[in-house]
Amino acid sequence: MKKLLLPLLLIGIISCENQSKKESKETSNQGAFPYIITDSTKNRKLSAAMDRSFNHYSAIHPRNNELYSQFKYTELKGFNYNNHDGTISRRDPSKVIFENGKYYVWYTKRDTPVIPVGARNADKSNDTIPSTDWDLAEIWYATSENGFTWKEQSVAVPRPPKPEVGWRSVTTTDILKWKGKYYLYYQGFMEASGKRGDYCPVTASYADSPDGPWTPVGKIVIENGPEGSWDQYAIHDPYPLVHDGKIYIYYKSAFNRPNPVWVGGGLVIGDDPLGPFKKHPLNPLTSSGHEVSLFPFKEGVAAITVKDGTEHFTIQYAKDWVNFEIASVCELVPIAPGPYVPDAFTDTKDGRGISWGLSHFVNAGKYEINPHSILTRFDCDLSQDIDDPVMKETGIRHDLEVYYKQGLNKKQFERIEKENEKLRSKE
Ligand code: AAL
Repeated sequence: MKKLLLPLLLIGIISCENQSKKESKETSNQGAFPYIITDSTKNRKLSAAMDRSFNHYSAIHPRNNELYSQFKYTELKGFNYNNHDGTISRRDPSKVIFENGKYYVWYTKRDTPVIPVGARNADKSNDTIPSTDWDLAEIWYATSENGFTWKEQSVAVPRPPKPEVGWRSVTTTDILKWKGKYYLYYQGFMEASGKRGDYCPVTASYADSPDGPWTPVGKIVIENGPEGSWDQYAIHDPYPLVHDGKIYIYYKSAFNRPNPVWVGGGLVIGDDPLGPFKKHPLNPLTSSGHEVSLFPFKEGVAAITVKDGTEHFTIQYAKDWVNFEIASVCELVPIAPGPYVPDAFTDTKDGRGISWGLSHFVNAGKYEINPHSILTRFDCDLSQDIDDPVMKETGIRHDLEVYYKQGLNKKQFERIEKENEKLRSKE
């Protein structure tokens, strides 16, 4: 055996050397990279980064990348937040749909007599004191004629009585239209969030009209995974779309605790809106992104991948609705986006993309003083039908305050001073 290994190793080394000689010959023959890029530039031997530009992204410049966009924000009109004293919170908007001549959105609303005590103090929560911003919440809805001014209508899904699924809080909903009926999927908490983590399964309600009345199905429709699996504790942010004649519900879970927590996105597929749903065998399908937001794009599906994870602040694309690749890297990406997705339920083979939606800011107040979230509007150009060069700019200049707000803390200043001292003492 040993006798064989040496010649094999030599052959390996020689072939590697030959390969790199060949490569350096190829690269020296092709001359310097051209100033003007033409169709044949991509045929050169390319560095890894240039190879990605030419062969991975849909265009070499973000200007022509339909899945690249800036995001522009506008304050919404029509929502009352009790003078922003922290007792009313609105967050986690659903995708927006257009029905009966107006836009509809559903969202988590907390209207509690006092502010939340915070996840860390969840033990101090009770029937009227919320733990987190989304504890003791209900699902409400609002309508709008222009997407800027909204009229809050009423509660869509109240908390059911104990011990029904969601008795503690019903939150983070999204909408499906299927065969003329409407389905809201949402997180159904059976304990105050923060007690052990953010544990909950997903349940649903259905209605004949987007205005309700909504009938709760009174059971879990997307089960947590079996013990030891990545989604054993939480199924969050259920997000339904229609594809291939079936219901696709994407969701997220958090795993790997007590190590640094990893957030991933999964998918369940079903024929009936009330289940059973089958988890995709390749779950988790995404490795990053806190909330879940997708839209059909061309033959595939695109995902807005927001905070958390190595690939945060990217738009990703899965031609087969399963295997996601990075399509662009963005900035100021909307948090918990609920886009207006006109073709969410049409089973399209040519998704047109999105140009606006609602998202939230969770820091509309201050911790322990008036913590609450607000809904906002974002606009973008992730659409095949719009061509807005302003949305395709890169290198937006943020106000100086945005940067200085991210200042060093005391401990960091001390560390830096120690490093300086160490250097000075060596002289
Ligand atoms: C959100 C969502 C889910 C989580 C919490 C409320 O942004 O990811 O809904 O449970 O945070």
